[in-house]
Amino acid sequence: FGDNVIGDAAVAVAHPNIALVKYWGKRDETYFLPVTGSLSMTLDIYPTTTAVRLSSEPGDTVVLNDRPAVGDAHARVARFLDLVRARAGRDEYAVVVSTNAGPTGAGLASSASGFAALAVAAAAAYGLDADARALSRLARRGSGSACRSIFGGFAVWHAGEGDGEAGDASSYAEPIDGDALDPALIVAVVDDGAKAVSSREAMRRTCDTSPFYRPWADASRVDLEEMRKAIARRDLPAVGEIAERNALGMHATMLLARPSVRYLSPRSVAILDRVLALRADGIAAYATMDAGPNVKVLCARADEQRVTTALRDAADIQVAHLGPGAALVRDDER
Ligand code: 2P0
Repeated sequence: FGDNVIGDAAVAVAHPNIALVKYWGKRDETYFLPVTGSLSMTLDIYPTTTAVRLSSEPGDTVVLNDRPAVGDAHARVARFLDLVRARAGRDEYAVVVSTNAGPTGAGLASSASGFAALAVAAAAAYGLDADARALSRLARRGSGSACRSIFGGFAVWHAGEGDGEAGDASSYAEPIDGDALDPALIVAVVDDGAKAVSSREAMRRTCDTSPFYRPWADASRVDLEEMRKAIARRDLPAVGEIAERNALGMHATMLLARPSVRYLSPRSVAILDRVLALRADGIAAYATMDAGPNVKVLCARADEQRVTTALRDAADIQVAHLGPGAALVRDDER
C-alpha cells in the first residue's frame, strides 16, 4: 500500500455470478439501467479480493492482479470511487488493490465479482452507510452484472422503472430462495484469454443494430417469469431449458448485430454438442454462454461427475456450486 495511506484497509471478497436469464442491453448508459430484468446464480469459485485504503496522495492508485491499472481500467475504478466519494461526502483518494482468482475479461464474470467487491470495500473505507440493496445499486454503476454478486445463491436483478434517477432507485438485485435446487455448474474453460470485443460494446451494438434484439428482449421477460416459477418448484430441467434458450437467443441477437459479434468458437460448439449428447443419454444438463467462448453446464449435483467426465477432454473443467454474497473480511482471514 505504500506509506501515504490513512487508517486500515477495508477488504471485501465477492464471487462471480452466471446469469440464467441474461442481462444484455442498457436503456440508460449513465446509470447502467438494463432493458430487461435478469436472474443469476452466484458461484463458489473464482473470488475477487479487493482492498481499499484512503490515501493522502492526490489521485487514485489501482492495482489489478499485481499490475498498476492504466487507461480505461483505471478510469472505470476512479469514476466508481467518485460516486462513492460523492455519496459519502468525502474527498480523499484511495489505493485499491484487487486480485481475481479466476480469469479476467474472459466471459467468466470477473467484472461482476470485481465491482461487487469494490462496492463493499469502498463503501466501508469511506464510511458509507449502505444496506445490501444500496450496495447492489452502487455495484450496478460499476458493471451492471455486479449488482447480482452482492447476493449469494440465486438473485434477480429488477430492471426498474424509468430512466435517470428514478430508474436508479428501482433497479437493484435481490436474493430469491432457490437454495433447495442446489445445482452444479460445470464451467468448461476453452479459452481464458481476454475477449476481443467488450460486453459493454457488444451489447450496445446489439441494441442499436440487431433486428433480433427486440424479439429477444420480449422473450426474455417471459423467460424471467417462467424461470422464477421453475426455481420455486425446484424443477431443474425447466430451469435448464429456459437458461439454454435464453442464452442461445442472446447469442443470436449479437450474430445479427452490424458488425456481427460472435463469442462462440468451434470448441464452444463442440461442448454444446456434448451437452445434447448427455441429454440424449437421459442426463438433465443444459448449457449457458456469456460474452466469451466458455460454456457453463447446469446439472444436478448427482450428475456432476458424469457431466465432468463427458466434457473433460474438450476443455479445462471447474465445478461450481451456489456461492456466498459479497462480504467484508478481516485482514487475518485473507
Ligand atoms: C449477464 N453479461 O447477464 C450478461 C450475459 C454477459 C452476457 O452482464 O457494461 O460486464 O459493465 O454493465 O455487466 C456482462 O456485462 O456489462 C454481462 P456492463 P457487464 O451476466
